[in-house]
Amino acid sequence: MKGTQLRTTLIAALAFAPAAAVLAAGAQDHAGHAMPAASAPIGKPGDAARVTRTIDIDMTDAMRFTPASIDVKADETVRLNVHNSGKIRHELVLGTDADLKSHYDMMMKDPGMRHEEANAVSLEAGKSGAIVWRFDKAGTVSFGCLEPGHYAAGMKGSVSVL
Ligand SMILES: [Cu+2]
Repeated sequence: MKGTQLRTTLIAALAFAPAAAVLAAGAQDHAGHAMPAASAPIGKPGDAARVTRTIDIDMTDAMRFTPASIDVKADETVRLNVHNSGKIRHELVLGTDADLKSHYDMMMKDPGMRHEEANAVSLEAGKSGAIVWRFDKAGTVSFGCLEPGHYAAGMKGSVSVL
């Protein structure tokens, strides 16, 4: 009995943690919604006039990005041309693993949320979109599809900034 109570308390604590993080960041709106403030630098929105490279990324209902692994140079401004060749909605959101994970937990509770920020593109079946991003520091920037079930099924990838 005691074990069950403890587990219930833990589940409740986990369930509320992401919402608390967003409230702390003061970053929710109802038109779309904002990502919580990034916990580590991932770069910044790029200037389309300074794009030095375009990379095509395909998203499928197999819950995969192709390619799932990308190399860019530090300070490079890249256009990610993203296409959804599946039959359901997918999205590509850039972030740290921690940001993506906590945001995914929120999406599980509010599946209607749509991403409209510069670091994300959310696409209906058959649609294409783009993210222009400046990867300013060496390191790894992750990306994922935060539609419920997708991220957990492995719909994720990474950008190595060299
Ligand atoms: Cu997806």
